[in-house]
Amino acid sequence: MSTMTTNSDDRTVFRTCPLCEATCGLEISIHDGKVARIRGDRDDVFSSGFICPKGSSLKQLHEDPDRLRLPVVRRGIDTEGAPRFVEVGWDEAWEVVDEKLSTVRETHGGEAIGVYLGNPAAHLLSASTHLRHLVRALGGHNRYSASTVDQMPRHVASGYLYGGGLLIPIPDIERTDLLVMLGANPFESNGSICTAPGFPDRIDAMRENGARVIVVDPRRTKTADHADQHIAIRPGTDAVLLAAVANHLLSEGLADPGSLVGLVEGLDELPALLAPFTVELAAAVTTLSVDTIRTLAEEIASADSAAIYGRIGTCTVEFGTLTTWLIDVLAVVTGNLDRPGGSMFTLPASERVRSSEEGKAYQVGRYRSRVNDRPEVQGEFPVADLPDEILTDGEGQLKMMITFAGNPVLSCPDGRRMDEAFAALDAMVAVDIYINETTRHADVILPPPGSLEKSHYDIAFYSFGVRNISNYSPPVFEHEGPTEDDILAKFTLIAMGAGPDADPDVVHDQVVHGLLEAEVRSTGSPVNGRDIDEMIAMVQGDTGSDRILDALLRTGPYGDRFGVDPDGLSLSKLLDNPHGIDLGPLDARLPGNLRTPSGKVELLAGPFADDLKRLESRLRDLIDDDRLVLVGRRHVRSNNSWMHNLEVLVKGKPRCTLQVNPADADRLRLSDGSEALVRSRVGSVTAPVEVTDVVMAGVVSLPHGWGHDFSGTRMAVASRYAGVNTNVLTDPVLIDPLSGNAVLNSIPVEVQPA
Ligand SMILES: Nc1nc2c(c(=O)[nH]1)N[C@H]1C(S)=C(S)[C@@H](COP(=O)(O)OP(=O)(O)OC[C@H]3O[C@@H](n4cnc5c(=O)[nH]c(N)nc54)[C@H](O)[C@@H]3O)O[C@H]1N2
Ligand SMILES: Nc1nc2c(c(=O)[nH]1)N[C@H]1C(S)=C(S)[C@@H](COP(=O)(O)OP(=O)(O)OC[C@H]3O[C@@H](n4cnc5c(=O)[nH]c(N)nc54)[C@H](O)[C@@H]3O)O[C@H]1N2
Ligand code: SF4
Ligand SMILES: [Mo]
Repeated sequence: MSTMTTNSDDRTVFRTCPLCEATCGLEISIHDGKVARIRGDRDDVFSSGFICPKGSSLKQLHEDPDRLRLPVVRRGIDTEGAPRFVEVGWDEAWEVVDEKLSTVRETHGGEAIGVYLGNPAAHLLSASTHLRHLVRALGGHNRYSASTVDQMPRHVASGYLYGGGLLIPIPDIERTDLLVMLGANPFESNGSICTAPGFPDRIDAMRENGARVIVVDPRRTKTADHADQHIAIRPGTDAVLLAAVANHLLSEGLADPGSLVGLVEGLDELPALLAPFTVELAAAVTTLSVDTIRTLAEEIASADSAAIYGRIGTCTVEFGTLTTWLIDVLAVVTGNLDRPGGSMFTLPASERVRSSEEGKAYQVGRYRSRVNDRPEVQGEFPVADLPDEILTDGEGQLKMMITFAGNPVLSCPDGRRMDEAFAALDAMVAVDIYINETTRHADVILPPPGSLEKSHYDIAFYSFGVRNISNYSPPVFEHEGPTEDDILAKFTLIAMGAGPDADPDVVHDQVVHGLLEAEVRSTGSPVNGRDIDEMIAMVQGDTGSDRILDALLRTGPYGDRFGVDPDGLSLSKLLDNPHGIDLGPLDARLPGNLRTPSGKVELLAGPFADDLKRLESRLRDLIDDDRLVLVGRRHVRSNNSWMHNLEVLVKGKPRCTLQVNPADADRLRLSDGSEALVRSRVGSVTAPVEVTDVVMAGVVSLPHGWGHDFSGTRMAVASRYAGVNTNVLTDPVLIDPLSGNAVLNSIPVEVQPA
């Protein structure tokens, strides 16, 4: 396939959309070297033609004049006091990076340098293959990412239950008889930690085939509209609901773990631990009726198969880890874990094949944070604490930040203080494509190639697929600057002291070598004992990332084992299959994939019994709590904080509105279209009111990712559709203590006419 862009360049290419977790196949028509049209690839083995409005906006993203093509360096301020950025060549940019890193290190030591890895890092191939090496080279413990404003509770629950933070059961929506979704809205988000392109169509199809869908959400979302039942729950109370459901099943003799009994430890202790959570108590806390809760429990128990699925609404709350654990407890006690139609483990093509090895106890808190004494979780600290670490004087204070594909000023709690913190740094380097609310604080911004100018393979999200899928996309267009993996490799070498002239190939080669070395040494690996040099000579790919991917695929569960199985998977086989390869439906994987010390699912290995006690002690506050609380929401034409610079996506009715239930609007004297002042403990914003019964009484909703009214950014369209930053309201003190995850939903607020 040609990747040249000449003026007679007319062709059609197929490509996986990198923008969200759905991994849709796109058909891109190129005319005269430009994108003429993007539509869903009907032959894609996974998405079968599905596309959302963001997918086709890759054309506008590619052409966006504000997207950086060359590095920019901050040089002083303009007449209005905003930072002034000038374009520089790559050599000059790397010199600035080297100089800043060395100065901060010499003056303040390695702990003064921190990193934030943003959401796209989970999607980008270069990030999957190279980021961890950069982070390690930077050396310090101050590591932050979007995980602690998102799914960290899921990793922690999995770590204790299954022995690995990435061992995540996926709802088998293709085969289930009952899907219960809590705090997830795939009709807007297109699914999360459940890779299922065309999620909306799949839900409609499920129901046509006789399955039932129940949505638990304080808002009557589009997903709820397409479900059999919507249960409007008081935000932040799902843990109580699920504990009561589990208790009801266990105490009424409705539990039936079936063949899981021999695979699970801790089942016998569950009834006593859950006994305090009666259906009556749960009704008072959640605002649901006793009948609704009992019926939900009985439906889950009696369904031939049931998949229970929670996402942002069950993770970004005060009991996020406990709620996530309870979701899996329910799967266990109803026999739905690891069976078709229940929740199953994907077997991705990049998985490392190992013989059953002894597991290690899952650990958090191997080291702790300086200011708030938080335990490390998955090697990270809570990003809600980042401003404290920057603004609190003392040894180990953060003086320099590296951000990769992240915009914490808009995405993380207490956005105003986050902005102050970034402004207070001695130095900052961003790898990003825009000068936005966060990167405007950088001394230098290093822009990677655009989405269509780099290869793509969703290493992370194929690990969470509802089927086992493998699909690779080469770049559509050539790119003049360094590739994204070259940027990360060079940055790694500079962080290691090799200076700005270091050759990125050194890193690429070392990573491939290290990967194959581990395989050769591991019993169970399909290439155990093989000759490394012989394999290295066979590795293919134009970039470092591509070569690492090739090595991963060929040594994975479906791999060609470097020539042993010519039909097996490799990069070149994927190049021959531009619509992807379907590796089949999910299979049962227990207990072979478990990495716990016992080799079983360990229900009580983590601090869950204690956390149930913590929940019990909060019940009194939660019953009849009638404070107004704030929740978020997503819209299909948005993507967190960064796609608002594309007119095609943002035009039309303003979307950054405060949704208020009519009863609350009456009480608070708010009318549709008026402006409301919303105040929380930490901040306030003024937002236009949308009176709608979509949101339940006692709850207001604002989307996140808006608030593009800062000076010094370079996102002309976004500043015209600025909206307000809901994370000015979210409170950094509110954290799920088990995971360090921020509470972004159920924030107490006061609302009045502005
Ligand atoms: N109140 C509230 N806050 C939330 C949430 C919520 O539900 N409510 N959701 C949270 C969640 S789940 C998440 S994941 C976070 C996301 O928050 P962040 O981690 O800040 O990620 P994004 O907002 O997606 O910003 C992505 C950044 O990557 C840059 N970028 C885009 N493409 C590329 C690329 O190819 N390479 C590089 N290097 N950079 C690129 C963009 O310019 C932008 O700066 O927000 C969280 N914040
Ligand atoms: N269009 C679009 N797609 C996206 C993104 C985007 O920004 N825009 N972001 C991507 C990212 S980073 C992620 S992590 C995923 C997230 O994917 P989802 O989790 O599906 O996304 P949300 O739309 O935030 O859905 C969360 C739902 O939880 C509800 N909720 C709030 N509080 C509670 C509660 O206490 N209990 C319950 N039961 N529900 C509650 C909210 O009303 C909301 O409907 O989406 C991804 N896809
Ligand atoms: S649903 Fe996600 S992957 Fe599919 S086209 Fe839209 S943004 Fe891209
Ligand atoms: Mo996310």
